[in-house]
Amino acid sequence: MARDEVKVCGCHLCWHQCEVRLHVEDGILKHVTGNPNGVTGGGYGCERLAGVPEFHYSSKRLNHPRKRVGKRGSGRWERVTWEEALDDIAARLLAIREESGPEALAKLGGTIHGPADWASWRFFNQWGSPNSFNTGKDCGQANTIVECTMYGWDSLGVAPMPGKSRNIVLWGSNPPESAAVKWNSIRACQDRGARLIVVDPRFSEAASYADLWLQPRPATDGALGWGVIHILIEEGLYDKEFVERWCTGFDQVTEKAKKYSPERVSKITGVPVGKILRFARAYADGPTNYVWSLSGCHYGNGAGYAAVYTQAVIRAITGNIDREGGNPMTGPLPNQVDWYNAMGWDLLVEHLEHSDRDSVTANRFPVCSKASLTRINGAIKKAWGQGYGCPLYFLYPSSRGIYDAIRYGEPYPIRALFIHAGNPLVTLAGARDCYEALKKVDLLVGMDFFMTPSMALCDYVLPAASWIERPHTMLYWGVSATAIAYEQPLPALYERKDDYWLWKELAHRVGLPYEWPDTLESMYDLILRPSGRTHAQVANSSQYYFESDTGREFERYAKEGRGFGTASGKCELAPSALAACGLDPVPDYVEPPQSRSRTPELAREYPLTLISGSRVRPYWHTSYRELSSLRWRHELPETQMHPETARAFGIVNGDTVLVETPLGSVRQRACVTTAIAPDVVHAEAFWYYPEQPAEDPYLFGVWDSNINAIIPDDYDVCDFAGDHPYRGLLCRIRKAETPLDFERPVFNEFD
Ligand SMILES: Nc1nc2c(c(=O)[nH]1)N[C@H]1C(S)=C(S)[C@@H](COP(=O)(O)OP(=O)(O)OC[C@H]3O[C@@H](n4cnc5c(=O)[nH]c(N)nc54)[C@H](O)[C@@H]3O)O[C@H]1N2
Ligand SMILES: Nc1nc2c(c(=O)[nH]1)N[C@H]1C(S)=C(S)[C@@H](COP(=O)(O)OP(=O)(O)OC[C@H]3O[C@@H](n4cnc5c(=O)[nH]c(N)nc54)[C@H](O)[C@@H]3O)O[C@H]1N2
Ligand code: SF4
Ligand SMILES: [Mo]
Repeated sequence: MARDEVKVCGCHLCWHQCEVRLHVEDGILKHVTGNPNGVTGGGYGCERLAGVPEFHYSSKRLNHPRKRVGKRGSGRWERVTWEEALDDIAARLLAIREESGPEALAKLGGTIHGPADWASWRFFNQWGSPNSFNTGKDCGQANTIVECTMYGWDSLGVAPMPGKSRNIVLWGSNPPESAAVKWNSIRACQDRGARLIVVDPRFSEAASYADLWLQPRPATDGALGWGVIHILIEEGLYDKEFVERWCTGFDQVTEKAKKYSPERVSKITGVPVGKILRFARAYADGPTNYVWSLSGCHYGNGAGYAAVYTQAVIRAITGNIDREGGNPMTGPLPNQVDWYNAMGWDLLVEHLEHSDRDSVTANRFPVCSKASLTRINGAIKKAWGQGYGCPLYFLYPSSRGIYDAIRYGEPYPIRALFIHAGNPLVTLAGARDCYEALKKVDLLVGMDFFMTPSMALCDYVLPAASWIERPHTMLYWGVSATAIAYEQPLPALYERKDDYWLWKELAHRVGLPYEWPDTLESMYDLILRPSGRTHAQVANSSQYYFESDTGREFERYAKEGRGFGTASGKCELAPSALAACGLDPVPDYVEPPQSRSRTPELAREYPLTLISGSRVRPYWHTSYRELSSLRWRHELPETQMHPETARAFGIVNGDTVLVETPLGSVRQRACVTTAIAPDVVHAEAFWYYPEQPAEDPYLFGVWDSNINAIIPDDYDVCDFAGDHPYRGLLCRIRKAETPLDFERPVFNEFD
């Protein structure tokens, strides 16, 4: 008789980490369901759960360490033992450090993938390299920097509260596709009478539920932001008490806002004056929860800075910072969790015996430098007792800087690169630059679940155990206040190892003089040490989490003399820490790096505005296209365009189209829809084809449909933090001669 078991754990197919039940029969994982009693995810689960058994057993999973034989990217590998791989990698790292210094080691990683991220940071902090990059660079870095310099912590980590939030503002985010769990709470707020306000150049699914929808020209959000501030001040709608008691820099904001009359802003953005007025008036009639959004981080040189800045000012002067129903600040993890010290964050700038060089792009983007980090984090420590959970948000170098250091040795050489839980050839603008760097670097090591285009170029590819095969504590990079623990549900298959194990083994081999407990679980014990409980004890207790949310306090800046975590202790509307980096602390709106008025000649050749990468279920960025149990839901990439545009370019729905920029073209399938403005097209990001050949130059079709192959990463198009212009640049389209095709693989091939 089959022995049935149900194991509870946190799903990490995406960053929500919903609590789920694994249904196991005779040791075989059969299916996965949401846990209705779970503390996270509300018991829902999502359609991706149907793919979990295939994800776990797929014949495409990496199961053994491999070493490249033949040329890089030739697709020829030999199987090696973990010992052989680790000994060789460690020896080469030591040799590189000896010759070129610890900063010659870099990493490219993704976003919130668990121990792959934090164990690598811990290693880098101790080893002494500031050249650690995660896609946090494009996933909110600009927001985090502006928020942390303005209010001394971020304010975007808490979902709207049913019955408390009067307005919910989705300014460039579409949670029905990107955040199902949050979307459920937004709908619950609407049921309790909250208004939903959406700002989006597309009539997104979220917009279809909105009480008010603004459709700006892409990347002009900074102008819109200034227009809203103008109205809030002109009509006296801002929170005067808060501004007088707690803010500095209001006069500078008032002065600048004068330039942005609703009429002028309407001309720039294309949003009617009446809608801008309604938006500002509704926003001020709060509490208003501005939902975390990253689109402001994607507009490029100056346009993004103005967007994230003005949105941060609006949250502040409407009195929504750290208010119930508005935008509460999470603050640090509870003090039972010693995340900050366990990561060794302060080693990034202090106590380094052999690292005195800053990151490769600290000079180009001074806001992301050790001096800036010290300044911002120093003020935060004064108010909160410890630094920001993920101070890398103040330091990430630009990915282009890493490629240039590899290709040209400027400003100093990078010679060893790890791609750990990342897929930079697909996720980052400038894929061609990335390709050249990956081909050139002396040592390239990758660790992932699957052979991806980026893995295909590595010298070593190491097989990662997934969330089903490792113990888990939700740590969210230290930027959330919740930590939930689960025991390891199933043994790791084959030679898959958890991501912590890689860095621990390397730390031992290169002789880092710090504690690296033997297992991931004992590392969690170390992080949980102040609680007096072990990871297993927390995981098995009835309350298997710590949460400073319990009995959440608001307006903590007003209590115990804390103030805000800024140099002045005030909410700095003209942040001194930005001015100290040579930035205008009250930035004007500027046009995106390419636009009809900024680059008129280019606009004649490329008359359309490109936005890219809006989230599409069931995928998680580049992930899950190899799973036939999910792929059928969305087989090929789509480019959305208005019927008028389609007609003008001779395209009909379903045609294969070429999206072209000065960097080249990619193929996607045309989706003709009135949900997008006539001169805007939206191309999907994150595409490669796991069913196509792995070897160079195919690399799973990475040059065919990957929009990041034709989006530039030059320093001058990137924004103040070096983040990439995924939205708002120019493009054109035409019908492709050869159609995209997809032959559906055999279903459930893993059985
Ligand atoms: N054009 C365009 N580009 C964009 C964006 C856009 O909007 N438009 N958005 C940007 C943003 S916001 C982000 S966050 C990035 C996303 O970029 P990423 O987070 O890097 O993308 P993912 O596909 O989620 O993950 C990359 C790889 O990590 C592997 N992985 C996942 N979990 C683990 C793990 O636990 N261990 C190991 N070893 N590997 C793991 C996956 O299998 C996958 O191959 O893309 C950015 N790029
Ligand atoms: N299914 C799925 N969900 C995901 C992810 C995933 O890969 N797949 N990734 C996760 C990650 S890392 C992130 S960062 C989030 C991102 O998720 P969201 O914050 O929801 O962001 P996007 O889906 O990238 O884009 C949201 C909206 O921004 C609009 N937009 C584009 N250009 C502009 C503009 O110029 N101005 C304005 N105002 N709006 C614009 C787009 O039309 C789109 O509807 O999603 C997370 N959730
Ligand atoms: S939303 Fe879906 S994929 Fe994400 S954690 Fe929850 S169940 Fe897993
Ligand atoms: Mo992201």
